[in-house]
Amino acid sequence: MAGSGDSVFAHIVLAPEDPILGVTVAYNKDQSPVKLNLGVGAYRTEEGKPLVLNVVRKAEQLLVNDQSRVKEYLPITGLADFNKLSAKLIFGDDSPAIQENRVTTVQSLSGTGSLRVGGEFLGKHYHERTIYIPQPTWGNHPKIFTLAGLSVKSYRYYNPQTKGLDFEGMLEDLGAAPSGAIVLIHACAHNPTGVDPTVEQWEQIRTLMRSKGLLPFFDSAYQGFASGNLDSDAQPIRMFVADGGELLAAQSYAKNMGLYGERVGALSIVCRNADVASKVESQLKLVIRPMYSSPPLHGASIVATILKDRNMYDEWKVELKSMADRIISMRHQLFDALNSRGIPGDWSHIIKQIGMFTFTGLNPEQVAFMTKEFHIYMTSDGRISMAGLSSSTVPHLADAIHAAVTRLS
Ligand code: PGU
Repeated sequence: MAGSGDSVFAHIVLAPEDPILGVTVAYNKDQSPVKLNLGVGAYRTEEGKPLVLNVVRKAEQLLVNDQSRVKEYLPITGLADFNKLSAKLIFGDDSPAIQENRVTTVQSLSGTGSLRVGGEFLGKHYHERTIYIPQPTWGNHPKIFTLAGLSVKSYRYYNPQTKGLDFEGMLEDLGAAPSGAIVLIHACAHNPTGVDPTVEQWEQIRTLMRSKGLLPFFDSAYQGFASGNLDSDAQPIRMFVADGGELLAAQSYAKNMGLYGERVGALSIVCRNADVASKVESQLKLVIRPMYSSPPLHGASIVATILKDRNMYDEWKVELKSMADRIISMRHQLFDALNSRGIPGDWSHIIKQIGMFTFTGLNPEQVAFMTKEFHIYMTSDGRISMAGLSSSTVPHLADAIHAAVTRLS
């Protein structure tokens, strides 16, 4: 009889909310008219609204109007056009690796799904099961790779004193990693710190990693969001491809095309030669098939429609640049607002850091205070999504930081 007796699940304990997505859950429950969500990395307009790019609307219209389109299953590896165009986007139009057919690309469920498929593949087929991730990193990284069967270790990345890169620490830790270990690298716009190596530093990192046979696994969730330019943001990856070595790259279209909920991304594996690449692809299919069989059609069709049409591609680049520029302008506005309030401390990291986030240096106690007193929501590590700010909300945030820093330092 329903309702009587103990549940077979009675022993299950309530799990905590996700540290990032849980911030939105708490925000949604808040009734205050001044509430502000700077938790999740999702772009908002000056009016604080989610943005669907014009070029995406256009592509969707074309797809809807095309009566020849059907809803058949995609192949296990996804939409072929999408895969080819995604590889070109990240490795460059003239990439020798693509021309030599030694890149295999599979469509996956956004950045997260690409990382998971890549992780599972490495867990099954790669000889060294240790992956080094930066400290700190996106909170989902250790969970994804642990579940993929890899052993997760970290390398130093961020120096809280300088609020910049701990380059020495990074080289030391990578230098001490076992030969062949996998290294997770944020391709650009490091999350949560907003701190990226310079091109010269990337070159040193590359030389060290290649000399030790460390396998790079790039996570590219923000191509175009750091500088506003798709090619500049892909430069570190292209440096590693140019030396002829092997690597993995996970791509997401969540941020740069605003396709968050469509879950569209790709995993590419650059191999030594075409023969290896085709064998790798055959094994990727065996990873994907029991996991979700084949990827969804709609998001990949939007991306392919945009990437293969010169005009739409150009329109996308303009819209992408304007998102990146708005984020940069928010950095300057926040920096100026903090300075004009005479808040103690050096806040120049706000304009030095790049990408979607600022790693403010605020501690968990200060964050909790800002949420309670000012209804400002952010992750407890002090990360704020600059894309969630607008000119009208900067003063409120600056007041909150002022109060938190002066009352709780
Ligand atoms: N990799 C990094 C470095 C990310 O920051 C994110 C998203 C992903 C991968 C995964 O993105 P997909 O949506 O799967 O393509 N991080 C955002 C979004 C919220 C989340 O945690 O998923 C963030 O706020 O950190």
